[in-house]
Amino acid sequence: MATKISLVQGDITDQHVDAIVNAANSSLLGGGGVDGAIHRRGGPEILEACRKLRASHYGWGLPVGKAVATPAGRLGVRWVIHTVGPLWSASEDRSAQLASCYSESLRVADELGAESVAFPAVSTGVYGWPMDDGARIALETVQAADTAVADVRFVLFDDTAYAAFDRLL
Ligand code: AR6
Repeated sequence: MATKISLVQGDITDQHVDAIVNAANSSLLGGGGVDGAIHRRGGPEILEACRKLRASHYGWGLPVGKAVATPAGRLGVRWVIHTVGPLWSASEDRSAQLASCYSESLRVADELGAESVAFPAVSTGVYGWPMDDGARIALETVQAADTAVADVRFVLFDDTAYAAFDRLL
């Protein structure tokens, strides 16, 4: 099935979709940016589920490029899919890890039966990935993905991020 890809400027916690993707860190225990917004607005149920996942499956944390789902607490969506982007590095090419965040999140979405998924621009905030390159990897990976998700929405926080995605789509 063809996946419809769209762009929205705004806050990912405002989206009405089946699943939103969190730009988390390996601890799964919260942070700033998207992660902070999701936990703040979603409430303690998400953190509780993350703690359980750490205890049951990810004692050393969720590896970079992987994705895992929890309930969404008060967010008004069905699931949060947490993925861990790579830190930007000028000396090492970590593009495959960033691409993996998108493909693994879609794989988890397929397992859940999610039909609509909202992504932030993973790694382009605290983790320092240049926006244009982050947008290219995001769009190329989703366009190439073999997924049953019908609606993929990129939720871009500011004008620069929206423009970077818009130029490429
Ligand atoms: N909705 C949509 N996009 C947002 C929002 C929001 N509410 N808030 C920020 N952005 P970041 P990362 C944009 O830093 O780079 C956390 O502390 C932001 O402008 O959220 O993957 C985690 O715990 C940027 O373009 O994620 C990790 O430690 C993009 O979302 C670390 O940050 C991603 O920025 C992960 O860093």
